Amino acid sequence: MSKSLSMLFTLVNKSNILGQIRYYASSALPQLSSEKYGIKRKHFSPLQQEDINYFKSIFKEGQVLTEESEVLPFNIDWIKNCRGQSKLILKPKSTEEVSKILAYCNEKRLAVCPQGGNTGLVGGSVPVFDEIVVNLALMNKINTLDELSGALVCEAGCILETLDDYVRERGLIMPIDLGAKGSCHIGGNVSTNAGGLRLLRYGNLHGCVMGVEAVKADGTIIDCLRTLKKDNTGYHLKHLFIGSEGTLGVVTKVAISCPSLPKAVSLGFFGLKSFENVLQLYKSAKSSLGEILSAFEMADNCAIKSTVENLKIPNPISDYPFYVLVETHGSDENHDNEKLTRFLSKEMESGLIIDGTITSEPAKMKNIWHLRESIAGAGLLDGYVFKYDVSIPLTNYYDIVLSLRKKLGDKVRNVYGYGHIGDGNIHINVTVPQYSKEIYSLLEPYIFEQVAKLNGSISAEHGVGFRKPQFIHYSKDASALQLMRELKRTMDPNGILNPYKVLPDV
Ligand code: FAD
Ligand code: 2HG
Ligand code: ZN
Repeated sequence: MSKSLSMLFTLVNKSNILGQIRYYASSALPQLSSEKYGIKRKHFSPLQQEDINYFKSIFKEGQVLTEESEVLPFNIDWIKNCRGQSKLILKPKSTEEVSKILAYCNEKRLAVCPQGGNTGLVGGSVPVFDEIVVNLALMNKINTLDELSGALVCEAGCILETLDDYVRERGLIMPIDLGAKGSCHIGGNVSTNAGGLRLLRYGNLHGCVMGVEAVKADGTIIDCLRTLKKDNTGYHLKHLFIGSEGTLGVVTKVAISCPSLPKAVSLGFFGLKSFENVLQLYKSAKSSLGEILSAFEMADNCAIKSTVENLKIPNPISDYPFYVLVETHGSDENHDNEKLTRFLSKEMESGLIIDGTITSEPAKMKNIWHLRESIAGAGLLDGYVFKYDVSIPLTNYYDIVLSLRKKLGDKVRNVYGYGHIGDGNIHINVTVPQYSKEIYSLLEPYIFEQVAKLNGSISAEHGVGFRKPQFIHYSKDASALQLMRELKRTMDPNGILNPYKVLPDV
């Protein structure tokens, strides 16, 4: 292992699954994104010593990183697909500091890559060339929590799990949950409009985020940090920042509405024999469980088997072609358990569920969720993973996995299909021993063409980032893309914010 890479590994938290995977996964530095994907540098100014001197003069120690070994982890994405060449990492501690950075960079035409927890899966969180990384990790204060309305106001660099722990102690939960919760930032979640495991129940961030404070490319602070449920005073500007992946501004504070902590939580994990049965079970779960249904996730045999084998995580039931995880959040344990048990008995009798377990014990539920959440990292241990995150209408949801298996045959190790059935969102992970251009060209644009034919979206929840701008036209009409360009020009006329991301070159 190269010295720089071993330093990268010592920097990550090895106590959670994200850390473990980073620790085990790779033994070589990923290729530079610019070379791998043949990207030409745009005409931004190159970083000069005087720029570094300026930032050192306004910031304290620890806020300006320039050593090669220090900047490396900020240049590599979580799946080790992308590697940038930034020589400067800035870690602001306040909105005013973010504003100073952007005003300077805009004036000097220096490109910037905003970064949260760097768990993004489409290469948006790392630079492509020498963009200055503005990492929000030091902006991690919780400002206020209104326990009555559930409105939480915090800085963008707060880690999602830290926020969830904080609000749980006060009888609330975060409306969003995902496998990367131990590392991702709320600002990153907002900037990607992250979906996650309970979107089915609590809705997406366009609904839950009440307000946002953000800094525009020229350093102007935009204050839309309201905590009102209703506020129809003109354009809803917060939505511009939700899901814009750091291309329209840097999110510095978030106001978010937290639902009540459910008094009763139960979890079922079931084995099924066909995908058709998964769909029928989903229909039945919606009608039998109604308002208490909080998650309906599915994974195929290959996804669960690889996770069990690669990460040594136990599967609580035997080997089945498909698995479904059903969670309920309610307010009456007896009522909810009764409903779930009735649902299980009915569907075991009907033959939809072949085997299953249901539990309300926190430790057992945690283990089942751990198995589901770990699928995302399991494939990294096969060598290299091509990841796709698409929306497909439910009747054709799984077809793409079957067609890829047929197309790729034994050229690849595994094709896993899993995801958020309730949201029509499937994740397809294709694993290979190492990155291969041949496989890449078999996968792209094929997958996106298939998705477009089925009226799906080429990005369900992970965003467009660096990896998908050239395919965005499969899901966005030319007129909509034109309006996106106009908005970008208005908010960032010099194009310094996260270049090479989201919008394709004309
Ligand atoms: P980063 O990865 O650092 O950045 C992501 C993008 O947002 C980049 O374009 C970056 O420039 C921009 N950005 C970050 N912070 C800011 C800011 N403050 N202001 C402006 N722009 C900013 N995603 C889902 O949607 N659902 C899931 O279920 C899910 N599960 C995951 C599980 C695992 C194990 C992993 C590794 C990832 C998963 N993801 C999931 C993807 C990822 O975690 C989310 O996209 C997350 O919201 C990214 O947050 P982050 O803080 O890590 O942002
Ligand atoms: C999940 O649902 C995440 O586990 C990650 O969105 C999906 O890594 C992936 O492909
Ligand atoms: Zn997901």
